[in-house]
This record gives sequence, C-alpha cells and structure tokens, in this order.
Amino acid sequence: MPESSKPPLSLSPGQWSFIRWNTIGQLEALEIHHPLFEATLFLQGAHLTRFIPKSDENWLWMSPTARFEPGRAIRGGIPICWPWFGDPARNAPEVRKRIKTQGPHGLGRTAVWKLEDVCESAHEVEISLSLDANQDFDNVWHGHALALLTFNFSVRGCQLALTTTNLGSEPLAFSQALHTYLPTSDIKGTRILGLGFAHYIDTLKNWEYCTQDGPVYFDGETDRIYENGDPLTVVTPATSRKLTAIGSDSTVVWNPGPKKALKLSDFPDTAWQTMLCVETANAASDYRVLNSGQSHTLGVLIGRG
Ligand code: TA6
Repeated sequence: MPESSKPPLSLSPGQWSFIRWNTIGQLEALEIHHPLFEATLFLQGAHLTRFIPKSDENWLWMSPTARFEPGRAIRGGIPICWPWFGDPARNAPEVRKRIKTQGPHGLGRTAVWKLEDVCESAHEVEISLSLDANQDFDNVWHGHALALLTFNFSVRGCQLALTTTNLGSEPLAFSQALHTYLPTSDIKGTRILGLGFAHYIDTLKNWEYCTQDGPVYFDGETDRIYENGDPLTVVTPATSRKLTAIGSDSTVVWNPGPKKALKLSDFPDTAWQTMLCVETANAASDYRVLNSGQSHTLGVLIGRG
C-alpha cells in the first residue's frame, strides 16, 4: 500500500490496545474495553450508546427496542443533532432557510462519520470523528460545514466536544444539541438542579416563555428549552450526574410521558418512566452564526454529581 494511502498509525486497529471494531445490527461500531471503563461508539451518527465505568452500569439510557439500521436514528445514548436541532419550522429563519426537509434533528444523526483519530493511555481514551457536510447533502441542507466530534473517556466521566467550522463563503447559521438520554429507576423520583430561576420555552404550552421555580421535577410529558449554560446536576433515586457544558446557553429537558411514548419509534410504551433527556444545546435563540472560516465548539462533560 503506497505510503500516502496508509492510514495514520493511530487508525491502525493493530495498534489499538483497548478498541475493537464490531458490527451491531447492520452498523459498524467501535467497542472500547479499557481497564477503567467500557464504551460503544457507532460511526453512524458518531453515536455513543454506552459509557460504563468499571463496576458501574451504563451512564446512558438505551431503548431495549433500539434498532441498528443504516439511515435509522438510534433511540438512546447521545444522538448528535446537527446542523439543526428539533423541528426545522421552529428554528430561526436564517437557520431554517438552509434546511430542505421537515425531518427533525439534522443530518448528522444518521450520516456515517469518518474516524479521524484514536489516542489511548492507561488513564483515558480519546476518539475523534468528522463529518464534511458538503454538496452531497444538498437534498436536505444547503451549506458547507465541517463537524469534528471528539470523545474523551476517563474515570472523570464522558466528555464530548463538537466543533463546527464554516467552510462556505457565506455566514452560516445553525442550531445543534447533544441529545443525551439518561437512565433513572423512577422518573417521579428524579430532579434536575441548577435551573432554579432560568427562563424556558415550554413547547407544550404553545412555546410560551416561563420561569423555573426550583428543581425540575417530572409529572407527565415535559419538553422545554431552558436559557441556561450553567452546570446541572441530575439526581435519580440511585445516581447523581453532573453535566458541565461549554459553548452552550440552552438546555433541552425532555420526557415524553405516557401519551407521546406510544407514538415514538423504537420506544417501549412504559419506557418514559425510566429515562429523561438533558440536552446540551445551541437551540432556539441560542443558535450560532459563523463567518466563513470561523468555528464554534459545543461540549459537555458528564461526570459524577
Ligand atoms: O429534544 C426533545 C425533542 O425535540 C422532543 O420534542 C422529541 O421530539 C425528542 O426530541 C425526540 O425526537 P426523535 O426525533 O428522536 O424522536
């Protein structure tokens, strides 16, 4: 194989100590078996579905009926909603004008990302993937942007950093979210601390503005976009997780409740009782605009509370 076409040493599986390729369903995934943690990361969607510190359980919620098929969003883990979040019609006009589909949550969630780099040590594993959103996606989105997503796994927790660079000649307006699904033994005994006085959009009350009063509790369907960039703590009956964001001034909090659960794909009817989403975002008025050549990083560290 000519030198130029050889993959960098870091991408040669033979050089990997803790990582193996695996096929799950119809999708390719990296399985990380490190002495301190395990993780599973799909190339489709750069989708993390498992992060399991040693002697612990999966910090991420996965639907028991999730399907692993080309082009189908995986239910659970951390879907990457990029370069738009949510319903295109609910985005700012300068974001919306680039979107040519009614599908929610962007093209990155189901596109196949490229493995860029792997770095392993006795303490951590770092994996980077990229997605070049160019004219190949012109049927759903108009623009040219590069997404580089770096995962860092360690005993501290699981960190994601999603850097978007505008490769086009015009300013790029986009929205995004790291759509983190978290498990709980009981949604009724779960609360979110750190949003005490934040304003939020309640998408279930015709997108009206409200103000949070104290911890966020769950009593049925909940779907809110908080104006928040501060660290949050998610407390369940058995766990406490701290979510520390960078490059974000909006947090989406979602639980489908019993009625919407019946309409969701790959989602058991009663699963709403054992999951919630706390999504580190640039959503609603927190969308971002990049001039040509500019970059923005959205990140989250999911650690012990
Ligand atoms: O992040 C909250 C949300 O936008 C909800 O409104 C709900 O649609 C959820 O995402 C799941 O969306 P999905 O397309 O993955 O079923």
